[in-house]
Amino acid sequence: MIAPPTTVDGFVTEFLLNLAQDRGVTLQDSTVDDRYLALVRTVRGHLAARRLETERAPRERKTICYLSAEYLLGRQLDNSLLATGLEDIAAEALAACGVDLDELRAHEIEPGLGNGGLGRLAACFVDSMATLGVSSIGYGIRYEYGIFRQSFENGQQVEHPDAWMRGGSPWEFPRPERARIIRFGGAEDGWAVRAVPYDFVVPGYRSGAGILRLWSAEALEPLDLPAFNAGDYERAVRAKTFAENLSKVLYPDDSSPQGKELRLQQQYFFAAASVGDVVDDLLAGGGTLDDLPERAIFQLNDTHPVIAVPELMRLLIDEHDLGWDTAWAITQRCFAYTCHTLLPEALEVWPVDLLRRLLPRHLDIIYRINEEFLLTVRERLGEERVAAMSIIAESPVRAVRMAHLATIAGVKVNGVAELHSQLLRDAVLPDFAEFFPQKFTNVTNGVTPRRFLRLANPALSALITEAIGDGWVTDLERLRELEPFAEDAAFRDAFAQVKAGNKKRLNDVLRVRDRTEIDEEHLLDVMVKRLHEYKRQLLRLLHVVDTYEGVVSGRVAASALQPRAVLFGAKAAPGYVMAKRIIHLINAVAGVVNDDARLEGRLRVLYPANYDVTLAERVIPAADLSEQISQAGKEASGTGNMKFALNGALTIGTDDGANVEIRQLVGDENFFLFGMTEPEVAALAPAYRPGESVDAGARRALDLIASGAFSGGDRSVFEPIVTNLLTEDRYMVLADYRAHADAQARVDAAYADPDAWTRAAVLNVARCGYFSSDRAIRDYQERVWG
Ligand code: 26Q
Repeated sequence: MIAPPTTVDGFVTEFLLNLAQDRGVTLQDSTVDDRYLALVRTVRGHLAARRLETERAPRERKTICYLSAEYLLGRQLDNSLLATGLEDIAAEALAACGVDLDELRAHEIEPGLGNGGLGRLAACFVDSMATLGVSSIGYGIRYEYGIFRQSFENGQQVEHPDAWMRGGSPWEFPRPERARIIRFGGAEDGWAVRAVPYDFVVPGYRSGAGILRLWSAEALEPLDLPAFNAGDYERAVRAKTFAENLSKVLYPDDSSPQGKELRLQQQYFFAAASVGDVVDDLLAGGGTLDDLPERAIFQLNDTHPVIAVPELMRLLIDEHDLGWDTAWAITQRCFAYTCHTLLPEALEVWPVDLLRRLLPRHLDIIYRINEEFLLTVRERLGEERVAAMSIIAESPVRAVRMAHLATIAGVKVNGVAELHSQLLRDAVLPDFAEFFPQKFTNVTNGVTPRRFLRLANPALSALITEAIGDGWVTDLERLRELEPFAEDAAFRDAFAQVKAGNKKRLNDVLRVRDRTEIDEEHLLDVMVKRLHEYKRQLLRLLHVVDTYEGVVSGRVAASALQPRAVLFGAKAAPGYVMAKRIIHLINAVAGVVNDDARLEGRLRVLYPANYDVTLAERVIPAADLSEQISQAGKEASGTGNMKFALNGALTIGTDDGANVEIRQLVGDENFFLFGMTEPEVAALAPAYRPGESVDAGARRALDLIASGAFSGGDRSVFEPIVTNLLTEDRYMVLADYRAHADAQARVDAAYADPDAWTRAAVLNVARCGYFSSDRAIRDYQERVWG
């Protein structure tokens, strides 16, 4: 094999060669795009080499096949340079050519093939598996359009297509020779598409590699030539258009799935392609189907790929002539299921009628799995448990409960934080936890320290490395060694300077991107995550309005405010009307508050549009305060919470998801806990009357909003928000209002002692090494993959 260049001179040569051969230009004539693509070519050569090396190494016993409808990857260039150890070489080589590396970095469009937490978790997991040398392959969909780009018009969200592949997708390796045909429908009314894989190489940090194999849909025939010749151009391309629709666009909902036929088609498309790919590989390598459970495990990232279960059964029975019992014995050992939600409306169900039309054979298989399962339920737990545990729901329409199918088929079922796993057992799937107690386990989420600390926060990384060496990059628990430095005044000073520098770095981006900036002296208070009522952006906003009202009414002197910049980042599902109204309100409040001189600039609200991984990488390292304020028992885990703590922000949060574990690790004195606990929420719920005892501060905020103060006097615009809070308030914003406001006051008091604050921030970093996705993957190895 020809080794790619590992010297500056070699890198220069390769880069110029790629410019000439790939782009057909000289350096002098090149555009930014040419230079970016030539650089990617050069780096990609190293990834390809890394992959070949990894493939030649002796195979591990079992390959982890991670099935996920989403991978929220973020930009690839920096991560590839870091993983291959080429950072300095590339920087020097480009400098020698007079090329601005930062400009090329900024040129990359991130592949946003996911909605939020679940998709980003999948991206962290493939990174960690590659770094740990776990034999792994991530399977997913190569959406032509990822998560929509958000802009604001008059403060309201407008969605635009995310054409991330415009200008090519230079990191991918197309694998047309591994394309497969995927069939839909029955014997009479069947149709088919071709699934073509594109591989991203996932480089491990300094060694190892994994593959991310994303399937793209194509028509079997690109053109109906007779139709074309007859002049019917629309019909000539109809089949092609239809097929390509399958991988055209990511569904932008991250809860309350709509049960859309195309979404089910997407799920089956990638699940079937992936299962077929794995089985073919096994057989091509001389294995037999009996070996499958020893050679591969399919990790189901939520229920989105669960249709892979009946697909494997179909493959084994219909295409490989195994008997039902043999096929089921194999299938039952090949899957494991990760649940990511607690919201009942987020549990996927697919109408039986739809399945019968689209995948009749699979529906038959599901019915038989259910029949045999319910036989044992009847026997062991009695007839009265059968309806609740059936894979088939009878109302409101007859439908397949994907979580039941996943639980029955899986070797293991896990939640994503301790509290979530406990609630999964006690509240979401209690009958199943009783029936299969040994199946249920927890794996608390984690995040990759490479992207979210080493790359996103170079200054803090350098400071940490100076103090304790660089072992933490692959062994994040070593951050513990920083604990003594919390008592070191010089270290705290340096740490505070890093934070200040990161605010400048954030401003560099905000100025260009949003024509705004934060005051670097302000406490930076951040709430970034999808817009959802359960996450309670409204709780944060009401307190902002309350604070504002205090000053403009004269009750509070502006000079008494701790200067703060409150930064929101959030996309709403396009059909989620209330979430979009909340976005509108945040922007409206920002407009008024930021313009009101009476506040003396001591309270600013920022809402940069289109929060994505790239913006997260600038915002998180600059934050002082991390808002994790979901209603207790609703956020399965959260992963942003971990990223903030690891970057030295303090958390204000409820006892929810992984917040619980963060607080246990960092200590109560270094965490601003507030609000009802999950049992308290459950106890209050039946009798909750939000309008009956509204806190005075919340009342003032609601009145001001209702008065039209943020809508140019128009009282109707935000009335539904106010009315909903006063009459329904599903997520008990008002019940937690006072506790939240008091916690914010504690934040102000703590921030008034900067040195003590920094000490607490250092301890947050030092004590959060547990939240590495490397640790999460090791937990999966131990508890799930055996
Ligand atoms: C399903 C069917 C049809 C259309 C859309 C969907 C769909 C898509 C995405 C349903 C859910 C999602 C995403 C869920 C998600 O991101 N959950 C988050 O997962 C994180 C990683 O475990 C957790 O940290 C978060 O708490 C959880 O909300």
